[in-house]
Amino acid sequence: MENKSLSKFLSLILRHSPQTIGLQLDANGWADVATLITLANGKGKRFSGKDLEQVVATCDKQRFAFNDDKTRIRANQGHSVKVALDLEAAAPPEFLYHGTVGKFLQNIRREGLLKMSRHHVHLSAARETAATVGSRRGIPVILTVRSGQMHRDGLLFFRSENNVWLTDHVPPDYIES
Ligand code: HQG
Repeated sequence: MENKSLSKFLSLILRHSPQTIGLQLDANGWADVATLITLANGKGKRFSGKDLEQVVATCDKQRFAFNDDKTRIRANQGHSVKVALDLEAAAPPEFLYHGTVGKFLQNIRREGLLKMSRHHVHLSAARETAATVGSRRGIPVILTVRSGQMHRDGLLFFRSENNVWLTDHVPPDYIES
């Protein structure tokens, strides 16, 4: 498999539906590397341990990580299956950004940013990153979140290994107009 299609396949399997190849993730989202390769190859998805290492090392967004001895692999964030990533709470910068599209704005203004099918609301430290995220769905609209104030008010933030800021819910009052 090419790097890009392997990365897409890993996103599907490690975040959303490990069961499509009969794989089980542990409670923290880790998959056994040898089992993953055997099960995937059995379904016609051909790649090796070396290919996995290359995707982990070169993936632009560092979507995946190995454990220390490289026997296990997991997605750094973005899951819809239930996993505990053991993220440490961290103090966010004063402002974070969220890229979305116009058709969602009315709801977002009313109920805030919701995590939808993911574990968390995803926020970026850079406006450009938020613009890229929003443009997946159309013309991007970038919302500025008063994350520093949220944090001072006791709401928790986490930073994933690939530097995505995560929180449970952004109430509408913390979204700048
Ligand atoms: C929107 C990709 C209506 C929200 C990206 C977004 C990112 C609401 C969509 C990562 C809403 C959820 C995450 C509300 C939020 N009413 N719509 N109250 N609250 N929304 O994909 O942030 O390629 O789950 O604005 O690059 O777009 O997967 O979240 O449009 O980093 O690694 O509901 O996914 O990374 O969409 O993207 P998503 P997201 P990967």
